[in-house]
Amino acid sequence: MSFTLPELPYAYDALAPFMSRETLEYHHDKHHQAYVTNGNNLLKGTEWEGKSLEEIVKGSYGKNAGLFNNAGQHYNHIHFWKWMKPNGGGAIPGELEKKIVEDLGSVEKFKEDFAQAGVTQFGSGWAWLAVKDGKLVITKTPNGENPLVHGATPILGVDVWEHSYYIDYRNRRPDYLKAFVDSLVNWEYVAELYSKAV
Ligand code: MN3
Repeated sequence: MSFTLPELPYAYDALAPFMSRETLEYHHDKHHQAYVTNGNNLLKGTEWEGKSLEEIVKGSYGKNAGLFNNAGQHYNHIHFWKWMKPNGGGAIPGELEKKIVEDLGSVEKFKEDFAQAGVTQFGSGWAWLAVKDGKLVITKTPNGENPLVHGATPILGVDVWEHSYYIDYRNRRPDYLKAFVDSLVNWEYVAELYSKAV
């Protein structure tokens, strides 16, 4: 199986003003496409050819840095597009909300801690809400890494590489993270991944 670039699940201007058409054109058409192209080239002739994307990500971690970086970023971005929607944010589906309160204190505390994970990720990377051993955890990872390689299942992630926010927010990463949590998150998709992970 080779990597292919998925279509955005909404129009390029659908997330404005929180994420602009220009950001999505660059981020999806150029950056994600590059991970797909480079990943396919690096996959050729390796033991992971023909494996699923998750198997490639987990298998190449610590063994083939070039392939891992591109496969990890391909996985992360496939979900990242779906972790957002027009008129996002808002109410969290009941089961998931209950679990957030149980494991992370409260919805407000979750939002603060998740944004803080993104703010404090030094340099490029991601902040995550993941399921580990049946519990929700907030984590952060550098570059293309994700919770899959740490024995957890990611159910929400936010890209804090500058290419994700610099056009719209310049250096104001905290403002981007606040907009993501308050106005972009597609909670139905997060809840769907949560129900599969537990
Ligand atoms: Mn990105």
